[in-house]
Amino acid sequence: MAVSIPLLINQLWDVYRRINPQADQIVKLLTERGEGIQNDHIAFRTFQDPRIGIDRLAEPFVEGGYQFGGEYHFEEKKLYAKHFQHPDPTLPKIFISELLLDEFSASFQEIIKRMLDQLPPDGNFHGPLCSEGRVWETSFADYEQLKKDSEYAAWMAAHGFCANHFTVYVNALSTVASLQELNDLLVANGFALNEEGGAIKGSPEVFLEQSSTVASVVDVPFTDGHHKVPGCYYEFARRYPLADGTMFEGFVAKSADKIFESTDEKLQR
Ligand code: OOG
Ligand code: NI
Repeated sequence: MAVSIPLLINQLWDVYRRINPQADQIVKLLTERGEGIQNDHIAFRTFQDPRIGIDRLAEPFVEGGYQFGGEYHFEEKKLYAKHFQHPDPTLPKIFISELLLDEFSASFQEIIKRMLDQLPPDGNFHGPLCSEGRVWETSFADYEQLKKDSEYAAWMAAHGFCANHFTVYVNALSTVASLQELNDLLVANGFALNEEGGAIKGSPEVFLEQSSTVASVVDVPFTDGHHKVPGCYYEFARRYPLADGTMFEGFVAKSADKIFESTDEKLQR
């Protein structure tokens, strides 16, 4: 039987808000101004592997009526992504990316294999999103090693399948007139934004403007001790209508490339 999408989204939100205290703080900031919050999209990360790849993560959403909406390539980061959307426009889009393991060195792939070898056998595995985030043990030494080649791989090693970010749909807000105004409000309230390539990624010309917070640092248990590493972030998206009057529902790879960096160590202060 297909899972209830609103229920699944609520469960994902509960895990996400526990990892990312910014989420509750920003919701509080906006709701105190009288805003109701609509999610534009939710994003997940994974490794390209038949057991846990994009299509496997998308299964519960596709069973719940989501459809493929677009694909994106990130050559430098060695990532591939797809987005899915639901005929009910109030349901958030789902953005899932995967790391192209084949493009990395044998020693890098060996570290990932040690994690994936811990996945439960097929018959016992009900899918990545049924588990709360990480389903493997890993060492901080391996985390640091992965980070040299891919911040994304290190993030996946530490956090696994929790929602990487939720995204506020700025068009649905009534007390801020622009993404800039929302950014100003967030900064005035002490939130650090990802300034890579400018705080606002995209423009009305590409029909999408996005900004995001710098990921909150979380304490993660590794096999060789606890360490504080970047966790999840919050994103804000404003969409613009296409020439035919319908809203742009896709993503912009050039902007997304910089949004990924919201979890990079270099942004931590
Ligand atoms: C995804 C980054 C891209 C967007 O909206 O363009 C993205 C990630 O950090 O996993 O979310
Ligand atoms: Ni996003």
